[in-house]
Amino acid sequence: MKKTQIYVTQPSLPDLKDLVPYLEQIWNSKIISNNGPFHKQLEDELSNYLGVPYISLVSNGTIGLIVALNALKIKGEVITTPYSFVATAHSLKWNNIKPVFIDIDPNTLNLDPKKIEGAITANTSAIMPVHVYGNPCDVDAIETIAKKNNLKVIYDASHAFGVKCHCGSILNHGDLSVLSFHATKVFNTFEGGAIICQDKKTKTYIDQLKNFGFTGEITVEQTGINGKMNEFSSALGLLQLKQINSNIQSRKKIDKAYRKRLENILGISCLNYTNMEKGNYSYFPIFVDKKFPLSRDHLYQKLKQNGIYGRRYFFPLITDFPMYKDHLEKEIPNAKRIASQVICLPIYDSMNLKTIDKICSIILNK
Ligand code: T4K
Repeated sequence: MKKTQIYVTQPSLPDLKDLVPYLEQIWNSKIISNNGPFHKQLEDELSNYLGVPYISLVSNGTIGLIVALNALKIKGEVITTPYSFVATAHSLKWNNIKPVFIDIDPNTLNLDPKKIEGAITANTSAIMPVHVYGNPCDVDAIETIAKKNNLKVIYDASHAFGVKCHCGSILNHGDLSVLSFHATKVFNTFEGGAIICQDKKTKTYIDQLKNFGFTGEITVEQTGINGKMNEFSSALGLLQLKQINSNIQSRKKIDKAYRKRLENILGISCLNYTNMEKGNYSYFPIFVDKKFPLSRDHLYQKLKQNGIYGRRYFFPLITDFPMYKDHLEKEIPNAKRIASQVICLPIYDSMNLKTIDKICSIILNK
Protein backbone atom coordinates (compact mmCIF):
# COMPACT_ATOMS: atom_id res chain seq x y z
CA MET A 1 0.00 0.00 0.00
CA LYS A 2 1.27 3.50 -0.85
CA LYS A 3 2.25 5.43 2.27
CA THR A 4 0.46 8.78 2.65
CA GLN A 5 2.88 11.65 2.56
CA ILE A 6 2.37 14.59 4.86
CA TYR A 7 4.25 17.72 3.85
CA VAL A 8 5.37 20.64 5.98
CA THR A 9 2.36 22.48 4.68
CA GLN A 10 -0.51 22.26 2.26
CA PRO A 11 -1.97 25.36 0.67
CA SER A 12 -5.50 26.25 1.62
CA LEU A 13 -7.66 26.70 -1.45
CA PRO A 14 -11.18 28.01 -1.88
CA ASP A 15 -13.92 25.89 -3.46
CA LEU A 16 -13.30 25.75 -7.18
CA LYS A 17 -16.93 26.57 -7.88
CA ASP A 18 -16.54 29.84 -5.93
CA LEU A 19 -13.69 30.84 -8.21
CA VAL A 20 -15.70 30.42 -11.39
CA PRO A 21 -17.68 33.72 -11.16
CA TYR A 22 -14.41 35.59 -10.67
CA LEU A 23 -12.91 33.87 -13.69
CA GLU A 24 -16.00 34.70 -15.72
CA GLN A 25 -15.57 38.35 -14.83
CA ILE A 26 -11.92 38.25 -15.89
CA TRP A 27 -12.79 36.46 -19.13
CA ASN A 28 -15.57 38.92 -19.91
CA SER A 29 -13.61 42.07 -19.16
CA LYS A 30 -10.35 40.74 -20.64
CA ILE A 31 -8.51 42.68 -17.94
CA ILE A 32 -5.95 40.23 -16.63
CA SER A 33 -3.26 42.49 -15.20
CA ASN A 34 -2.02 46.08 -14.66
CA ASN A 35 -3.97 47.36 -11.66
CA GLY A 36 -7.29 45.79 -12.66
CA PRO A 37 -10.50 45.80 -10.61
CA PHE A 38 -9.67 42.72 -8.47
CA HIS A 39 -6.22 44.12 -7.75
CA LYS A 40 -7.79 47.36 -6.47
CA GLN A 41 -10.42 45.50 -4.48
CA LEU A 42 -7.86 43.21 -2.86
CA GLU A 43 -5.70 46.17 -1.82
CA ASP A 44 -8.75 47.78 -0.17
CA GLU A 45 -9.93 44.62 1.55
CA LEU A 46 -6.46 43.68 2.75
CA SER A 47 -5.70 47.10 4.16
CA ASN A 48 -8.98 46.86 6.03
CA TYR A 49 -8.43 43.29 7.24
CA LEU A 50 -4.81 43.84 8.25
CA GLY A 51 -5.42 47.24 9.81
CA VAL A 52 -2.76 49.00 7.74
CA PRO A 53 -3.06 52.39 6.00
CA TYR A 54 -1.55 51.58 2.59
CA ILE A 55 -0.73 48.38 0.78
CA SER A 56 0.75 47.71 -2.64
CA LEU A 57 0.33 44.21 -4.06
CA VAL A 58 3.32 42.61 -5.76
CA SER A 59 4.01 39.43 -7.72
CA ASN A 60 5.91 37.72 -4.89
CA GLY A 61 7.58 38.47 -1.57
CA THR A 62 11.11 38.54 -2.98
CA ILE A 63 10.23 41.22 -5.54
CA GLY A 64 8.45 43.01 -2.68
CA LEU A 65 11.70 43.14 -0.68
CA ILE A 66 13.73 44.24 -3.70
CA VAL A 67 11.25 47.03 -4.52
CA ALA A 68 10.98 48.10 -0.85
CA LEU A 69 14.75 48.57 -0.59
CA ASN A 70 14.78 50.43 -3.88
CA ALA A 71 11.87 52.66 -2.84
CA LEU A 72 13.75 53.86 0.24
CA LYS A 73 17.00 54.22 -1.76
CA ILE A 74 18.85 51.98 0.66
CA LYS A 75 22.55 51.66 -0.09
CA GLY A 76 25.81 50.48 1.47
CA GLU A 77 25.23 48.04 4.33
CA VAL A 78 22.08 46.65 5.91
CA ILE A 79 22.01 44.79 9.21
CA THR A 80 20.01 41.60 8.98
CA THR A 81 19.60 38.07 10.30
CA PRO A 82 21.25 34.85 9.09
CA TYR A 83 18.25 32.85 10.39
CA SER A 84 15.77 33.32 7.55
CA PHE A 85 14.88 32.14 4.07
CA VAL A 86 17.64 33.05 1.64
CA ALA A 87 15.39 35.57 -0.17
CA THR A 88 15.89 38.05 2.70
CA ALA A 89 19.60 38.41 1.92
CA HIS A 90 19.19 37.94 -1.83
CA SER A 91 16.96 41.03 -1.95
CA LEU A 92 19.88 43.04 -0.57
CA LYS A 93 22.37 41.59 -3.06
CA TRP A 94 20.01 42.40 -5.93
CA ASN A 95 20.21 46.04 -4.83
CA ASN A 96 24.01 45.90 -4.54
CA ILE A 97 23.74 46.23 -0.78
CA LYS A 98 26.03 44.35 1.59
CA PRO A 99 24.14 42.31 4.17
CA VAL A 100 25.75 42.46 7.61
CA PHE A 101 24.62 39.47 9.62
CA ILE A 102 24.23 39.58 13.38
CA ASP A 103 23.09 36.94 15.84
CA ILE A 104 19.54 36.16 16.83
CA ASP A 105 17.90 36.29 20.23
CA PRO A 106 17.73 32.64 21.40
CA ASN A 107 14.18 33.15 22.73
CA THR A 108 12.47 35.00 19.87
CA LEU A 109 14.78 33.63 17.10
CA ASN A 110 14.62 37.12 15.60
CA LEU A 111 17.50 39.51 15.08
CA ASP A 112 18.84 40.45 18.52
CA PRO A 113 18.42 44.22 19.04
CA LYS A 114 21.30 44.21 21.55
CA LYS A 115 23.69 43.25 18.75
CA ILE A 116 22.60 45.94 16.27
CA GLU A 117 24.59 48.94 17.46
CA GLY A 118 27.86 46.99 17.47
CA ALA A 119 27.40 46.29 13.77
CA ILE A 120 26.64 49.85 12.64
CA THR A 121 29.31 51.47 10.46
CA ALA A 122 29.45 54.70 8.46
CA ASN A 123 27.96 52.73 5.54
CA THR A 124 24.94 51.35 7.36
CA SER A 125 21.68 52.70 5.98
CA ALA A 126 19.02 50.31 7.27
CA ILE A 127 18.01 47.31 9.36
CA MET A 128 16.11 44.40 7.81
CA PRO A 129 14.71 42.19 10.57
CA VAL A 130 12.42 39.19 9.95
CA HIS A 131 9.41 38.20 12.09
CA VAL A 132 10.49 34.56 11.92
CA TYR A 133 7.57 32.07 12.02
CA GLY A 134 5.31 35.11 12.56
CA ASN A 135 6.83 35.73 15.99
CA PRO A 136 7.03 39.53 16.41
CA CYS A 137 10.47 41.12 16.57
CA ASP A 138 11.26 43.46 19.45
CA VAL A 139 9.88 46.33 17.38
CA ASP A 140 10.21 48.97 20.10
CA ALA A 141 13.90 48.30 20.71
CA ILE A 142 14.58 48.24 16.95
CA GLU A 143 12.73 51.52 16.45
CA THR A 144 14.68 53.22 19.24
CA ILE A 145 18.01 52.13 17.75
CA ALA A 146 16.94 53.09 14.21
CA LYS A 147 15.84 56.57 15.30
CA LYS A 148 18.99 57.16 17.32
CA ASN A 149 21.22 56.16 14.40
CA ASN A 150 19.10 57.59 11.59
CA LEU A 151 18.49 54.20 9.95
CA LYS A 152 15.52 52.95 7.96
CA VAL A 153 13.76 49.73 8.97
CA ILE A 154 12.28 47.33 6.45
CA TYR A 155 10.64 44.29 8.01
CA ASP A 156 10.62 41.04 6.12
CA ALA A 157 7.13 40.15 7.31
CA SER A 158 6.74 37.19 4.95
CA HIS A 159 5.56 35.00 7.85
CA ALA A 160 3.53 37.64 9.66
CA PHE A 161 0.21 37.91 7.81
CA GLY A 162 -2.43 39.12 10.28
CA VAL A 163 -0.11 39.05 13.30
CA LYS A 164 -0.84 41.57 16.02
CA CYS A 165 1.47 42.74 18.80
CA HIS A 166 0.85 44.97 21.85
CA CYS A 167 -0.18 47.93 19.70
CA GLY A 168 -2.12 46.38 16.81
CA SER A 169 -0.85 45.11 13.47
CA ILE A 170 2.82 44.19 13.55
CA LEU A 171 2.90 45.35 9.93
CA ASN A 172 2.65 48.99 10.95
CA HIS A 173 6.14 48.98 12.44
CA GLY A 174 9.21 50.17 10.60
CA ASP A 175 9.24 52.21 7.42
CA LEU A 176 7.98 49.33 5.29
CA SER A 177 6.89 45.73 5.83
CA VAL A 178 6.82 43.08 3.15
CA LEU A 179 4.46 40.09 3.05
CA SER A 180 4.67 36.90 1.01
CA PHE A 181 1.52 35.25 -0.35
CA HIS A 182 3.37 32.19 -1.65
CA ALA A 183 1.62 28.82 -1.82
CA THR A 184 3.27 27.80 1.46
CA LYS A 185 2.03 30.81 3.41
CA VAL A 186 -1.04 31.19 5.64
CA PHE A 187 -2.62 33.49 3.06
CA ASN A 188 -1.75 32.55 -0.50
CA THR A 189 -2.51 33.92 -3.94
CA PHE A 190 -0.54 31.04 -5.57
CA GLU A 191 2.39 33.48 -5.85
CA GLY A 192 2.18 37.01 -4.54
CA GLY A 193 3.07 39.47 -1.86
CA ALA A 194 2.57 43.01 -0.65
CA ILE A 195 4.40 46.04 0.64
CA ILE A 196 2.84 47.87 3.57
CA CYS A 197 3.56 51.56 3.95
CA GLN A 198 2.34 54.36 6.14
CA ASP A 199 1.70 57.23 3.71
CA LYS A 200 0.09 57.79 0.33
CA LYS A 201 3.18 59.32 -1.26
CA THR A 202 5.25 56.20 -0.58
CA LYS A 203 2.48 53.95 -1.88
CA THR A 204 2.29 55.96 -5.10
CA TYR A 205 6.05 55.70 -5.52
CA ILE A 206 6.02 51.93 -4.89
CA ASP A 207 3.11 51.52 -7.33
CA GLN A 208 5.21 53.26 -9.96
CA LEU A 209 8.33 51.24 -9.18
CA LYS A 210 6.50 47.93 -9.54
CA ASN A 211 5.18 49.11 -12.93
CA PHE A 212 8.51 49.82 -14.69
CA GLY A 213 8.62 53.37 -13.25
CA PHE A 214 5.72 54.64 -15.36
CA THR A 215 4.15 57.82 -14.03
CA GLY A 216 1.89 58.38 -17.03
CA GLU A 217 1.08 56.72 -20.35
CA ILE A 218 4.33 57.80 -21.97
CA THR A 219 6.38 58.93 -18.99
CA VAL A 220 8.94 56.82 -17.15
CA GLU A 221 10.56 58.53 -14.17
CA GLN A 222 12.23 55.67 -12.28
CA THR A 223 14.16 52.56 -13.14
CA GLY A 224 11.27 50.36 -12.14
CA ILE A 225 10.64 46.67 -12.50
CA ASN A 226 7.69 44.44 -13.32
CA GLY A 227 6.43 43.46 -9.88
CA LYS A 228 2.69 43.60 -10.46
CA MET A 229 0.15 41.11 -9.15
CA ASN A 230 -2.18 39.81 -11.86
CA GLU A 231 -5.97 39.63 -11.75
CA PHE A 232 -6.13 35.86 -11.23
CA SER A 233 -3.99 36.04 -8.08
CA SER A 234 -5.93 39.09 -6.88
CA ALA A 235 -9.27 37.31 -7.35
CA LEU A 236 -7.93 34.28 -5.53
CA GLY A 237 -6.82 36.57 -2.71
CA LEU A 238 -10.34 37.96 -2.37
CA LEU A 239 -11.68 34.44 -1.95
CA GLN A 240 -8.90 33.43 0.46
CA LEU A 241 -9.73 36.42 2.61
CA LYS A 242 -13.23 35.04 3.19
CA GLN A 243 -11.81 31.95 4.87
CA ILE A 244 -8.70 33.33 6.51
CA ASN A 245 -10.15 33.68 10.03
CA SER A 246 -11.39 30.11 10.17
CA ASN A 247 -8.09 28.87 8.69
CA ILE A 248 -6.10 30.64 11.37
CA GLN A 249 -8.46 29.28 14.04
CA SER A 250 -7.86 25.72 12.76
CA ARG A 251 -4.11 26.28 12.82
CA LYS A 252 -4.34 27.60 16.37
CA LYS A 253 -6.00 24.33 17.44
CA ILE A 254 -3.27 22.32 15.71
CA ASP A 255 -0.58 24.38 17.41
CA LYS A 256 -2.26 23.73 20.76
CA ALA A 257 -2.63 20.00 20.08
CA TYR A 258 1.07 19.67 19.18
CA ARG A 259 2.13 21.54 22.30
CA LYS A 260 0.00 19.32 24.52
CA ARG A 261 1.38 16.12 23.04
CA LEU A 262 5.00 17.29 23.06
CA GLU A 263 5.14 18.92 26.48
CA ASN A 264 7.45 17.30 28.99
CA ILE A 265 9.44 15.39 26.39
CA LEU A 266 13.04 15.62 27.44
CA GLY A 267 15.09 17.17 24.63
CA ILE A 268 12.20 18.61 22.61
CA SER A 269 11.09 22.20 23.00
CA CYS A 270 8.63 24.43 21.17
CA LEU A 271 8.82 28.12 20.32
CA ASN A 272 7.30 30.42 22.89
CA TYR A 273 5.67 33.38 21.21
CA THR A 274 6.52 36.76 22.67
CA ASN A 275 4.53 39.98 22.52
CA MET A 276 1.97 38.31 20.23
CA GLU A 277 -1.62 39.44 20.74
CA LYS A 278 -2.78 37.50 17.69
CA GLY A 279 -0.77 34.85 15.88
CA ASN A 280 -1.21 33.13 12.53
CA TYR A 281 0.37 29.75 13.41
CA SER A 282 2.09 29.56 10.08
CA TYR A 283 4.84 27.20 11.23
CA PHE A 284 5.30 24.70 14.04
CA PRO A 285 9.03 24.54 14.78
CA ILE A 286 10.42 22.15 17.37
CA PHE A 287 13.99 22.15 18.68
CA VAL A 288 15.81 18.90 19.32
CA ASP A 289 18.64 19.14 21.83
CA LYS A 290 21.22 16.71 23.23
CA LYS A 291 18.86 15.35 25.88
CA PHE A 292 16.72 13.76 23.15
CA PRO A 293 17.81 10.18 22.29
CA LEU A 294 18.07 10.98 18.55
CA SER A 295 19.96 13.80 16.85
CA ARG A 296 17.88 16.37 14.98
CA ASP A 297 18.86 14.85 11.64
CA HIS A 298 18.05 11.32 12.81
CA LEU A 299 14.61 12.44 13.92
CA TYR A 300 14.12 14.33 10.65
CA GLN A 301 15.00 11.18 8.67
CA LYS A 302 12.86 8.97 10.87
CA LEU A 303 9.86 11.22 10.28
CA LYS A 304 10.60 11.14 6.55
CA GLN A 305 10.78 7.34 6.51
CA ASN A 306 7.30 7.41 7.97
CA GLY A 307 6.00 9.76 5.29
CA ILE A 308 6.24 12.94 7.39
CA TYR A 309 8.06 15.59 5.40
CA GLY A 310 8.93 18.26 7.95
CA ARG A 311 11.50 20.86 6.94
CA ARG A 312 14.60 22.22 8.65
CA TYR A 313 13.67 25.89 8.22
CA PHE A 314 16.20 27.62 8.54
CA PHE A 315 19.08 25.24 8.04
CA PRO A 316 21.58 25.86 6.55
CA LEU A 317 21.88 29.44 7.74
CA ILE A 318 22.02 32.08 5.03
CA THR A 319 25.67 32.65 5.98
CA ASP A 320 26.42 29.01 5.08
CA PHE A 321 25.57 29.63 1.43
CA PRO A 322 28.63 30.35 -0.75
CA MET A 323 27.70 33.91 -1.73
CA TYR A 324 27.34 35.00 1.93
CA LYS A 325 30.16 33.06 3.61
CA ASP A 326 32.59 35.97 3.44
CA HIS A 327 30.02 38.45 4.78
CA LEU A 328 30.12 37.02 8.26
CA GLU A 329 32.17 39.27 10.47
CA LYS A 330 30.48 38.64 13.81
CA GLU A 331 29.96 35.49 15.86
CA ILE A 332 26.48 34.03 15.54
CA PRO A 333 26.36 31.17 18.10
CA ASN A 334 22.60 31.35 18.76
CA ALA A 335 21.70 31.17 15.08
CA LYS A 336 24.10 28.25 14.60
CA ARG A 337 22.66 26.30 17.50
CA ILE A 338 19.02 26.89 16.57
CA ALA A 339 19.66 26.00 12.90
CA SER A 340 21.17 22.69 14.06
CA GLN A 341 18.17 21.88 16.27
CA VAL A 342 15.11 22.92 14.29
CA ILE A 343 12.49 20.84 12.52
CA CYS A 344 9.30 22.52 11.32
CA LEU A 345 6.54 19.95 11.73
CA PRO A 346 3.63 19.89 9.27
CA ILE A 347 0.89 22.41 9.91
CA TYR A 348 -2.02 23.41 7.68
CA ASP A 349 -5.61 24.28 8.31
CA SER A 350 -7.15 20.96 7.17
CA MET A 351 -4.80 18.81 9.25
CA ASN A 352 -6.65 16.45 11.57
CA LEU A 353 -5.87 15.30 15.09
CA LYS A 354 -5.11 11.76 13.88
CA THR A 355 -2.23 13.11 11.80
CA ILE A 356 -0.90 15.06 14.76
CA ASP A 357 -1.15 11.91 16.89
CA LYS A 358 0.76 9.97 14.26
CA ILE A 359 3.54 12.57 14.01
CA CYS A 360 3.87 12.84 17.77
CA SER A 361 3.90 9.10 18.28
CA ILE A 362 6.78 8.81 15.80
CA ILE A 363 8.65 11.45 17.80
CA LEU A 364 7.80 9.68 21.06
CA ASN A 365 8.75 6.32 19.51
CA LYS A 366 5.44 4.72 20.41
N1 T4K B 1 11.39 36.02 3.27
C1 T4K B 1 11.08 34.96 4.04
C2 T4K B 1 11.35 35.01 5.50
C3 T4K B 1 10.47 33.82 3.47
O1 T4K B 1 10.17 32.75 4.23
C4 T4K B 1 10.20 33.82 2.08
C5 T4K B 1 9.65 32.66 1.44
C6 T4K B 1 10.52 34.98 1.33
C7 T4K B 1 11.12 36.06 1.96
C8 T4K B 1 10.24 35.08 -0.14
O2 T4K B 1 8.85 35.11 -0.43
P1 T4K B 1 8.34 34.59 -1.89
O3 T4K B 1 9.18 35.29 -2.92
O4 T4K B 1 8.48 33.10 -1.92
O5 T4K B 1 6.90 35.06 -1.93
C9 T4K B 1 9.36 27.69 0.49
C10 T4K B 1 8.75 28.79 -0.34
O6 T4K B 1 9.02 28.65 -1.72
C11 T4K B 1 9.11 30.15 0.11
O7 T4K B 1 8.07 31.00 -0.36
C12 T4K B 1 9.15 30.26 1.62
N2 T4K B 1 9.62 31.55 2.05
C13 T4K B 1 10.05 29.20 2.20
C14 T4K B 1 10.14 29.26 3.71
O8 T4K B 1 9.53 27.94 1.84
P2 T4K B 1 10.75 25.60 -0.22
O9 T4K B 1 11.85 25.45 -1.18
O10 T4K B 1 10.90 25.00 1.12
O11 T4K B 1 9.34 25.16 -0.84
P3 T4K B 1 8.83 23.76 -1.33
O12 T4K B 1 8.45 23.88 -2.75
O13 T4K B 1 9.80 22.69 -0.97
O14 T4K B 1 7.48 23.59 -0.50
C15 T4K B 1 7.42 23.06 0.80
C16 T4K B 1 6.27 22.07 0.86
O15 T4K B 1 5.03 22.74 0.71
C17 T4K B 1 6.28 21.00 -0.22
O16 T4K B 1 7.02 19.90 0.22
C18 T4K B 1 4.82 20.66 -0.41
C19 T4K B 1 4.11 21.94 -0.02
N3 T4K B 1 3.64 22.65 -1.21
C20 T4K B 1 4.50 23.54 -1.84
C21 T4K B 1 4.08 24.21 -2.96
C22 T4K B 1 5.00 25.18 -3.66
C23 T4K B 1 2.39 22.40 -1.73
O17 T4K B 1 1.64 21.58 -1.16
N4 T4K B 1 1.97 23.08 -2.82
C24 T4K B 1 2.77 23.98 -3.48
O18 T4K B 1 2.35 24.56 -4.49
O19 T4K B 1 10.52 27.17 -0.09
